[in-house]
Amino acid sequence: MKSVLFSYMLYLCLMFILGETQASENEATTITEEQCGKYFYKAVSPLLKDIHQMKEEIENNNNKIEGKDREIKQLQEKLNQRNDLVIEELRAQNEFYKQSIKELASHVLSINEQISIPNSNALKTQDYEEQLEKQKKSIDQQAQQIPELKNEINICAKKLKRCEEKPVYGECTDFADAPGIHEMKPDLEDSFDVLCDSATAGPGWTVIQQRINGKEDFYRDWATYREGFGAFDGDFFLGLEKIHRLTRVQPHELYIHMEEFDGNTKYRRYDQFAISGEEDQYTLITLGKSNGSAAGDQLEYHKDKKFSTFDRDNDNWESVHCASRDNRGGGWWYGACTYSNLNGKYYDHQVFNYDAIYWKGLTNLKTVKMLIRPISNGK
Ligand SMILES: [Ca+2]
Repeated sequence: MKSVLFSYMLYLCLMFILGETQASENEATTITEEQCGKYFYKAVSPLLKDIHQMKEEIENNNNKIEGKDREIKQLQEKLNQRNDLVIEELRAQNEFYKQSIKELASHVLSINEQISIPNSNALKTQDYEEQLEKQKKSIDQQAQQIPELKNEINICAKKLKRCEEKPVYGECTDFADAPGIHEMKPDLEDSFDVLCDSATAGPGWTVIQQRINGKEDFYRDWATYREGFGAFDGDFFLGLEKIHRLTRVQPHELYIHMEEFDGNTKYRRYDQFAISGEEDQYTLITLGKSNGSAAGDQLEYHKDKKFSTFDRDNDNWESVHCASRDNRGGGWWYGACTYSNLNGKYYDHQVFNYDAIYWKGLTNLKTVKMLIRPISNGK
């Protein structure tokens, strides 16, 4: 019975002590002493000490845990700070890399452009080559023309040399004091010789037709009348083309000297005289007023008439060829047919033939001269 009571009391003490573990140290000591009594104190006291030590250890451990928690918290804060720094650094690096990528892209674009420049240069080079080829062809063509141009230059040089060597004049008025044969150049075409006369009607006349000895046949074709024929010391016709060139460049007058077989001399003077070119059949286009000792104005009728020869019928008589041998003969400005024909057949005696050298009102003529002179120099 005594052991049961002891156990029960011990139990109560232990339960009480255990139920008061949350109480303070003083309160546990007081309860133990009051409720368990001294009897149990010695038995329980070691346990209480152990419990108290354990409690202290627990508190120490808690303190250590709290310290560790603080350390952890501090470490966490440091870690967070470090993370922030790392993130910031990574962001900065990211920006740096972005900027670098932009710069690289720009650099790549520049390189691409530089790469494309050679292609552009290649196109330009092709254009230059084509232009060079064209210029080369043009140069070759011009080179082929060089011999021809050289030839023309030589011809011009020869003409220039001739001009430099010998002065050429336009009219016999330049040789009024020195009549005779002179080279004339009334225009830009070739020069030709003329016979200048200062004895028949005054100074400075150019003889365009002369019949003095009958040694030249005046029954000539168109081409011969155009170019002229005969000799200056005998009978001759200067030529339609030369007469045209002389009377084209400046106004001329005409003087006709005539001699009959009886020795009488007559003249007829016209204050204007000119003929057109071959394209107009050397028409007698200008013939001014006349005066003189010869009977009548027998050339007036032939004004505006075209020149005719035996091989070219330009007269006004359709059914008759005035320049033919069986009619008037010789080249003249025939109408239908004539009041005068100074290029008719030469007879060395007086005849009454229509084909003779004819001036209406006179007999056939022994000698004839047709002379022209610039109006400005003759008056
Ligand atoms: Ca006719």
